[in-house]
Amino acid sequence: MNDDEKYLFDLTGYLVIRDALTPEEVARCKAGIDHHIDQLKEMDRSLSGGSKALAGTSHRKDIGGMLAWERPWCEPFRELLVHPRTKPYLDTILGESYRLDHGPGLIAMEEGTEGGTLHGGGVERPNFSEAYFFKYGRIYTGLTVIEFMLADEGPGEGGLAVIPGSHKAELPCPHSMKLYEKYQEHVVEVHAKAGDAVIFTETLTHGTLPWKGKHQRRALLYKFSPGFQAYSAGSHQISYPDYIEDMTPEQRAVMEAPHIRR
Ligand SMILES: O=C(O)CCC(=O)C(=O)O
Repeated sequence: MNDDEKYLFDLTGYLVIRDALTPEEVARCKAGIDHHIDQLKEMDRSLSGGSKALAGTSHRKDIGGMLAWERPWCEPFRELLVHPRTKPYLDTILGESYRLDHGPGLIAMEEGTEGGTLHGGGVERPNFSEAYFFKYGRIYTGLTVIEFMLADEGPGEGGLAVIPGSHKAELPCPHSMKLYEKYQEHVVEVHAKAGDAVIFTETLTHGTLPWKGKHQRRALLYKFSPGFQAYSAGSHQISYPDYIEDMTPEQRAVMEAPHIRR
């Protein structure tokens, strides 16, 4: 993560890492999803919060559990835990020995699928697990998202949207803005190609614009935390899942419960 990228991430709360994945890596992820396509389910509830600007004709579809899929289907998803193109960013803003907090999960949207209200923001969730601050010459973030794009998200198509700089906001986001009904000029529709990765702090106010693309939207979300910290109960909630035993030492380290690493 170079100095320009650190400046831009600190300024805006997000960064697009271009060509983070090769076309082959994208294809392997898509093949795994296609192989498990019967598990891709439309949500049974709306995420649009009653907003007219976010309304659509269907709900988004989700699928998860990729890390536990049988080989070879789990492999490309496990590789993204410690990927050479994204790990340096996580090491820099979360500290080395970051951990997977929850996910991965795929968001799929067809043309006409509704959007989701803007959420996040330090004031709305004043909880240290989602903190963002700069101290001792470095960025500190809590829960941090890497969204790997498996399909293009072009201008006017909708999908991921953010309010740049909102991770530092000291006042709550107006309700009408969260519904995307007012102040749309301050909401940025993020444009990315398949293979790009968008990294953002969960403290950044973000959401989903209705999908207008002709093709199916496919965005794969991983949520990471500093190694000593947790937002969700994570995969260790009940017992240590068997599939973790089968991972490489580097992958297993990312799956560990929160603790101070020495
Ligand atoms: O649609 C997106 O990319 C953002 C999704 C999101 O904000 C969420 O799942 O919490």
